[in-house]
Amino acid sequence: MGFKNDFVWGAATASYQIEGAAYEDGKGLSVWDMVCQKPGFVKFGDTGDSSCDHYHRVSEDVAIMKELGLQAYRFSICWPRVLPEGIGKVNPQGLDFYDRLVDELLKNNIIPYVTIFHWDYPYELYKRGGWLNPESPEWFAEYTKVVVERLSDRVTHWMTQNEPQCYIGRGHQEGTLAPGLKLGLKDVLLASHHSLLAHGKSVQVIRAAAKQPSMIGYAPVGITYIPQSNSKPDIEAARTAAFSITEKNVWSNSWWMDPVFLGKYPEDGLNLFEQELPEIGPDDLKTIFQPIDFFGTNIYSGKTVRMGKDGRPEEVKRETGFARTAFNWAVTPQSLYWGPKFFYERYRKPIIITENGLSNTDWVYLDGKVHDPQRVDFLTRYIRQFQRAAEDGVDAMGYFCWSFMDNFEWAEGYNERFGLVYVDFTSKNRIIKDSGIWYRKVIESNGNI
Ligand code: GCO
Repeated sequence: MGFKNDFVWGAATASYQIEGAAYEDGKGLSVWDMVCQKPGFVKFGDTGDSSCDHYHRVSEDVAIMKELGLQAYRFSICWPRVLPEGIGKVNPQGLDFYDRLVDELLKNNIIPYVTIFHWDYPYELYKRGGWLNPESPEWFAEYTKVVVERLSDRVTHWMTQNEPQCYIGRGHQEGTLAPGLKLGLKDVLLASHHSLLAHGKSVQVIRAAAKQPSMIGYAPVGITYIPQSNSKPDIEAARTAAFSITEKNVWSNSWWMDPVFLGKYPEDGLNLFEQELPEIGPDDLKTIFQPIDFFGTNIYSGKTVRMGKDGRPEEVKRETGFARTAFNWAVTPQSLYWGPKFFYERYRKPIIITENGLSNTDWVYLDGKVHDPQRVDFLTRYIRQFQRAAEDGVDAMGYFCWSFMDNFEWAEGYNERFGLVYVDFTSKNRIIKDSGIWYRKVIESNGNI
């Protein structure tokens, strides 16, 4: 049976991770430009200053996307490139860049999937409190309007935000991502509430301002749990674990997904966070709960659980010497079965895997090629599991490999290579890896691998 005929195959990137030109053509600073200047924040002192230099290589990169046979390309807009101060004055050269990119994609019959926010928050707004400022949802709405008014005559697929668990949780509580804050839970929940309100307002703006009917989604992390066996108790344990909040942090699924897809915060989170909750206005959940068209989610790895004797999920220790990627993430293909299955059961929205892939120790071989059989094997296993979910009734809408090309992996710098295309970060030369050639066949066969 396989994937349905209109299933969409793509690859994904993000602005700060590939564009470079961090100080060019009127772009304002982002919080990632800020933290890259902090000694020790990013490995090897790497920065996104030039990165893959995609800003100057749009036609070259789109030509490679065409060669890979991509049907769609997921990229993000750099907020301060378009609005250097985050709100107010628009930078025409910033908008011109995205105009060029969209036109080049369409010229090559590649559908643009635009992520409005993928972590490069304007430094000027950060100085005004960032996501902690009660005006931040409005700021995000204003930014959305500028982008939608310029691009929506050609762009019809939008995602408001990428992985709020990361830019709020890791960026504001753990301090391991920009802006590198270690705030108390009260502030973190305030920022998370503003981020959710911003999502809702952004959807309202797209619905009102888009120049043609649009498909709108959201791309949170999909934190996945795999049952140790196919027994009912173990499956129930994995489903419970997927939607439980048991720790005083925002690294969860339901805290971010329930308000957006069900119109309410999860009860266990409200109870656990009772002392730290922000004020939730009478219409806030109505604002957040805007009808959207697909459930985008980024899934890489998952934990195995079973039903414990106490009737609660318990994590199963990974087997000794378990398979892992260069990033030390466990290879767990069944994440792409159980994750989509549980998310679809709960939210009943078509599912797009907006990111899936692995970091691998890729290098250029003596023959000048980049042979990456482990990426081919990894992607084969995961795609087959997503196909199994589709055959079991999940409305599978699409799959975007992370990533189109090697890029700046946040605090790890350029140390983790996720691309289907190899990038020499000195010469900026691109080399299509074996997996990129293989992915073309995956697309041509609609995933029959
Ligand atoms: C994320 C981000 C990407 C990462 C990728 C590998 O999911 O963390 O969306 O920007 O680069 O996932 O970590």
